[in-house]
Amino acid sequence: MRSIVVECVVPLVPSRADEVETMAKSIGYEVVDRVIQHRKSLHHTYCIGPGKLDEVKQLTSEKKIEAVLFANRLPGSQVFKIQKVLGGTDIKVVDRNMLILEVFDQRAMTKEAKLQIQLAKLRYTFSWGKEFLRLKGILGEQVGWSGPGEYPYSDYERGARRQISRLEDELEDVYEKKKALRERRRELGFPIVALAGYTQSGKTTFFNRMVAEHKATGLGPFTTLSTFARRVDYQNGADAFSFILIDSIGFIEDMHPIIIKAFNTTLGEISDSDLILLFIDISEDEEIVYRKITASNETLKRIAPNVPLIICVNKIDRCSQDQLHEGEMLVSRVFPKTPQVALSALKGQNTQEVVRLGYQQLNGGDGKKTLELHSSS
Ligand SMILES: Nc1nc2c(ncn2[C@@H]2O[C@H](COP(=O)(O)OP(=O)(O)O)[C@@H](O)[C@H]2O)c(=O)[nH]1
Ligand SMILES: [Mg+2]
Repeated sequence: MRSIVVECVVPLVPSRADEVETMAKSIGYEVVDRVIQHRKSLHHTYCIGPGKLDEVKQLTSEKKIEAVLFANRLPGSQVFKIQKVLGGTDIKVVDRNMLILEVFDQRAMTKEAKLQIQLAKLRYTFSWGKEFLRLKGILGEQVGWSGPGEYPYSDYERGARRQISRLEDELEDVYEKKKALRERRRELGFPIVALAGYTQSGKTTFFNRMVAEHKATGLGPFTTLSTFARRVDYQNGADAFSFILIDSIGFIEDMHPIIIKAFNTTLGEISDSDLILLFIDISEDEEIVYRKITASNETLKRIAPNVPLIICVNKIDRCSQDQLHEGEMLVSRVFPKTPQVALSALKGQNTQEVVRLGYQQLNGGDGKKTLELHSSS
């Protein structure tokens, strides 16, 4: 779907445009342009100024845009008002939160996650209140509500509440089956290596490189992991070994409370792994790097306290020796005993070292072989 990223940047709030673009691309949007406006504060009706919105409108017709992706968080009323200016139902308007939910939705691997996401979407759009009524046909199925359009608000509200509680009941049911996915993975018989880290740290770049450089195969139609996981066969001297590499969604900063729960269930793919490769974009400002490593540390302690970890200090091609050194010191401070590798996923620098260290980690300590070894051919 052809789209543009739009953002209103205000003082003291970090820009999210890059992040939104990365997320959008990861689920198949084609991002053809960007409109960024700097203002002292967000415009009360359109987020960006009305003049800027006209510019966006012009762009959408010139470039045949089907979706306008706001890097900001929009209240429901704004979504609607913006949509009206841009030409109604022909243009899809998505804010950062709805985009995050779309990403989750595409990545949801379990019934539980699917339900959590539906619930979050419903709650999120429900929080928009009466505006939602007017959104009918605009967001339509996207919000998971397929009731007839002409219902008065009270009917809609009753319907939505009913649907929310039905989803909650259904969720209760699937909690018990929660371990199913994990067991399915175990059946595959290979250790699982999950990529973690913030959006844009380079996880997908690393994943694609691994897939390209090693004989990597999909896991077949009977696994829910098919798109974002690959079996990687790796040659280590005389040994060959295989593992399953999972390109996880990773961490996202500044999430709406309503969607955090849905997010937590998607983190299961990290919790259930045998090894985590935590990606850090070391080319960012020191302050941001520090904030992200501390937050990653806290999240990992919570969701995967016992899973071994390797820190992948990424994008070294973009920073000076000094910056790299500073970054590595920060990492060592937050993760004192954790191995770290400085690499460039993009240029392929040191990526083999990551695999080698991973092999060591998975086979280390007690000498227990957790990797499936088979003789080289
Ligand atoms: N310069 C440089 N850019 C990188 C590197 N790794 C990833 N990138 C870029 O960073 C952006 C985000 O990468 P991506 O792999 O999608 O991040 P993800 O959100 O963690 O999956 C893309 O534009 C990549 O080309 C790297 O090692 N060096
Ligand atoms: Mg990615």
